[in-house]
Amino acid sequence: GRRTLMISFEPSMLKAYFICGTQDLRPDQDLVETVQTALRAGITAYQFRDKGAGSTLTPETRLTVAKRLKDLCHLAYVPFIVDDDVDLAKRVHADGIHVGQSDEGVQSVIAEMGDQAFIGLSCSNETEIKAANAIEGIAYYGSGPVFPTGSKADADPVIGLAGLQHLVELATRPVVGIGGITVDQLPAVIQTGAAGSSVISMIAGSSDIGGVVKAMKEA
Ligand code: TZP
Ligand code: MG
Repeated sequence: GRRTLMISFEPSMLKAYFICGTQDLRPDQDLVETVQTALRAGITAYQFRDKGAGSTLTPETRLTVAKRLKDLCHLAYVPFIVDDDVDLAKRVHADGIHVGQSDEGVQSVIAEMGDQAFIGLSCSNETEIKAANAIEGIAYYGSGPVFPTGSKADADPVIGLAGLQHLVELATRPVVGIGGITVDQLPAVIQTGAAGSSVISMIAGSSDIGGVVKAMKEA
C-alpha cells in the first residue's frame, strides 16, 4: 500500500526505545498486546525484531503482524523501526531500519533505503564508531551490551557504563544504550551522555510496563 505517514528521526525518540519480537515473550503473552500496552505507557520508539528459534511467526504472519504493529505505532505517532530486514522494512513502509555490523552492509542499506527510512547502526567498540562516523546517512548508533543480557545469544562483550561513555564521546551521532538495562541503571545510562535506553526484557518481562516506561522518560 501507499505510505500515509512518515515519522522522521529525532534524537528524543531514543529516550524510551522498546525492542520486541515473539521470541522475547512468554507463551501467555501476545506481541500486539504487549506493544499496545507499551505505546499507551509512552514509549518513544518501537523496533520490530522477530528472529531466531524462539520466534512463533512464519514469513507470512510476520508481514501481517508487522503491518498491524506499524499502524498501532502510527496511531501513537511513535516511529516503527524494523530490525535487519530491508525487504520487510520496504513492504511495511517502516520509518526506520536498524542494522548490526554483521547484517547486510550499512552502505548497501543506505543506498537501498536511505530516502525511505532513517538508519540505526549497532556499534559496540571504538573501531566501529569511528568507521560509522565517516559514513553519511546514519541517524543514530546503538551501543552495548552495557550490562550482561539474556535476550541476545550472540551478544558482543559487555562494555559497561564507562565503555558506553567512551563511545558516546567518540560518536558524532546520538547513541542509545542497549543490553541488560534495568530500572535502577536508567539514570546512570543517561549520565554517560547517551540519548536514551533501548530495552527488551525491562519492558517485555515487567508486570508494571507503565511504571518502567515512566522511569525511562524521567531518567
Ligand atoms: N543487542 C545487544 S544487547 C541486546 C540486543 C538486541 C538485547 C537487549 O535486551 P535486554 O533484555 O534489554 O537486555
Ligand atoms: Mg541484526
